[in-house]
Amino acid sequence: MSFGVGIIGTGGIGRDHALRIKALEPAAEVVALYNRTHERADRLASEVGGTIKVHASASALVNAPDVDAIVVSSSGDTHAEYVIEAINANKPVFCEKPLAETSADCRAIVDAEIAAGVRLVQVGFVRRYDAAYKELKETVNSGVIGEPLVCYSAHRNPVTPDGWCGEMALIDSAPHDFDIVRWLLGCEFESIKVFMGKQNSYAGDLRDPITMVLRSTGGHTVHVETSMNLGYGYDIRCEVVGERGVAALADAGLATCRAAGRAGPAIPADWRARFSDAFEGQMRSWLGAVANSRQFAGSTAWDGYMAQVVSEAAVASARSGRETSIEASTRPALYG
Ligand code: ISE
Repeated sequence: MSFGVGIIGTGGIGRDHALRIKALEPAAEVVALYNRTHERADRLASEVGGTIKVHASASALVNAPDVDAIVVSSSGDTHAEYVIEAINANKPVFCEKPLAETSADCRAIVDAEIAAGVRLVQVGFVRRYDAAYKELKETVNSGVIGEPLVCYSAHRNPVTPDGWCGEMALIDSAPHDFDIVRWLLGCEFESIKVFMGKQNSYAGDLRDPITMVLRSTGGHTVHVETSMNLGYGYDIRCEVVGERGVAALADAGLATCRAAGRAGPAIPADWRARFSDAFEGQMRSWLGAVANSRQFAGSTAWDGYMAQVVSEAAVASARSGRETSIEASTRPALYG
């Protein structure tokens, strides 16, 4: 069955999604675009080719009869409105992270899905599609390291993205770690304490690095570090310490010193390079689910909501300097 995809938000990652859909899935066609700055959508329409309508509003795109499924990759503050409109139109929607910028908006999305009685939302936490993370999860689940006790998740970026300041790494970077550790250990978090110690002098107004210690409902201790200005590349680390061993993302052949300007084994330049296979697998899986079963894999709206709840607790802890409890929420039946 062939179907039409509409994309809301055509900058950066929205453009990536459009080009990927074109390359990946002959049955799926990008038929509609919307962007706040229309010229940007026009430019992407020409780049993708074919017959694409550039809509005057997101609402017009969502409700267009030839749009069967929607990608939301606009700015985070617009996600809730567009995702809820897609749910109300009974159309599958792939939403980039964050699901929304506040937990209240995420909860409104979850409630809309519950009211619809069907799961239509997938959230773009791409790491769940990364081969190394999948292998790590299989290793942990196999029991070979015994019961998992402690997890270290390091999220190291080469340079602060434009316009970042304050505790933005807790809102834009760390949610990837929160989501992947929940998935990896099959746990929720019950508290978080954020530490902002010696500041990286390259970081300007951004708090960098930030480290966090979380306690999970399963009793695990989870350490998360966001570093934003290390210069040498995009370096993602994860290690799980069990009762009888350690499992980690492979780092075959990496030098012990990784630093700006030093030649060494290849470290991806940025998140696009590090997770390009995962982005492809994620889109392939979503398009396949749209075309066939509507059984969406990857992160659900509930996962998007939980990541946001943890982020907000992280910001509260950063500001108070205290360990902050994370509100226990009961997973609604829709998210099994
Ligand atoms: C960026 O917004 C992302 O989503 C990347 O995946 C993340 O690793 C990076 O830190 C963020 O800047």
